This record gives sequence, C-alpha cells and structure tokens, in this order.
Amino acid sequence: INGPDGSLEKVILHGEDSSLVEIYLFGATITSWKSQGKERLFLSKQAKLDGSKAIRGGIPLVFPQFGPGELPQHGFARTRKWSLIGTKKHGSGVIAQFELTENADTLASKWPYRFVLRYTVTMTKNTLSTIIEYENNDTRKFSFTSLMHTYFRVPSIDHTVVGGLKDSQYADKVKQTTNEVELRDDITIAANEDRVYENVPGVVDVRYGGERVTIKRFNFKDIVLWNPWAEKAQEMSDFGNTEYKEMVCVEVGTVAKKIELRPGQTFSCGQLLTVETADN
Ligand code: TA6
Repeated sequence: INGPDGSLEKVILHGEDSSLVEIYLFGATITSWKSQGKERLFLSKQAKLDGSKAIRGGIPLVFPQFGPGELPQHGFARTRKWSLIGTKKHGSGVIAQFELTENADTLASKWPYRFVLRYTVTMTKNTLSTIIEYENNDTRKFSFTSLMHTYFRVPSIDHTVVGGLKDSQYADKVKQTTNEVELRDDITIAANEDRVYENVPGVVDVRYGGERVTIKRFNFKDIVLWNPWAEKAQEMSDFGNTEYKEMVCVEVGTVAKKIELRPGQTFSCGQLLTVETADN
C-alpha cells in the first residue's frame, strides 16, 4: 500500500496538450484528470491518502455492492490495493491497466467468490475513458452491483447544470421516495441531493461556465446524482464544510438491479468523459 515515504503508490500519465491523469493503486482511484488546462475532477482537500479509508473524490470504484448492505458501504474494491498491469502510449492516447482479484479477506466476507476485475483507463486530449471488465473465476454464479463514483469539479454548484435525465424514473434517497419521474431537461442543485435514476438512456452531461463534460456509457444502466450540501458535508471528516459548492457526483453504474455472471463469464461496463468547449 505505502510507498517509501509512507505515501500511497500512484501512476501519473501525461498526454497531449498537457493533459494528465493520476491514479492511486489504492482502489485504482483516479484522483486527478486535467484536460484543456483545467482539473476536471474534485478531490477533497481533506481526502485521506494513507490507505486508511476510501479516497474522498476522483473516481472511486464501487464493487461488489453499491451503498450499505452485507459488506462495508460501497464494497471492497475502492479500499483494496490493485495491481498495475502496465501503461502504454497508443496513438494520441495513453493507457493504464489495473487488476484486482479475490484475497483471503474477500473470501472470508459475505461475498466469497473468486473474480478478476480488469480496469482500463485511457486518456486523450479531451477524453477520459474508464472501463471495467468483470470476470467470474469461481465455480458458482455470482451477482453484484457496481458503479464509478465520479466527483466532477465545478467552479460553483450554483452555476452548474446536469442534463440528460429528463423522463427517467428515480429513487430519491433524501425524500425517501421511489418511482418519481424527472421532469427537467436541466437539473440544478441547491440542496442535498441523492438520487438513483434507473435505466437512463442516452448521454448525460455536466455543464458549467461555458464548458460541457459529456458522459457516454455502455452496460451501466443507471445514473446516481449526489451532492451532500452543507448538512452532510459537516458530517464527513474527509470533506470540507464548504466543498459541496465545488463538486457534483454524476455516477454511472448498474445499481438498481444486479449484474449476474456464470462461472467463466466476463462482462464489461464503462464510461467515456469528454470535455467540450465552445470551440470543439
Ligand atoms: O453517491 C451516492 C452515495 O451512495 C451517497 O448516498 C453517499 O453515501 C455517497 O455515496 C458517499 O458514500 P461514501 O461511503 O463514499 O461516504
């Protein structure tokens, strides 16, 4: 887990046009993605980077359980040390690959299956793609929920819009309601929001200050929208009391229903984030 100075080991990839992506082996957590000269992800100033808990920000990986349940919240993938398989340049892109399998702790957990996760991070000048391949390496079938918990950095939550969720059904974890339908083309955030939009078709986006980050995905059916706002921000020791103003989580996942794999079966899910500005 820890490098020589006690810090966590990480990989930094440099790409075209001074693009950059930083990935900690702990949780294979992306903690920084710079594109077109700007940081596009939010990492809390109080995030723990010593392996003592999941990193608060970037793109934590949720597997095999989204939310609370028989395993610790959001499962074990985001707090395990992944192996770095390799990095390479490919055309105008840079790629890093990571892998995770079961260990004694997971085999002793409530989710005791043999598995392989292969995580591929690919960055080009204006894009970042994150794809997970799930493999059932057990003799039994198993099922799981999984999500990429992306924290987008925004200049101000008050001038941020999330689009692409109109007409989708959602469960509202703040109001404790289900089967609501989103009526808005453009969602703005002015309070604690925690919603699971189910079976969302099409492209979702985050817009701020004349810029737009589009979120395209495959095999991830659902979208989670989260902002802790002031009341929840104060409850998190690894999140600054006013940091809710500079982030929004728009998370791709399959969480409303489980993914099931038979022995030997593999399945891939992923997202493609693209920074679009007025001139591209
Ligand atoms: O993003 C949705 C959510 O499930 C929220 O309910 C909130 O708990 C958030 O994840 C953060 O969870 P964490 O375990 O990282 O504090």
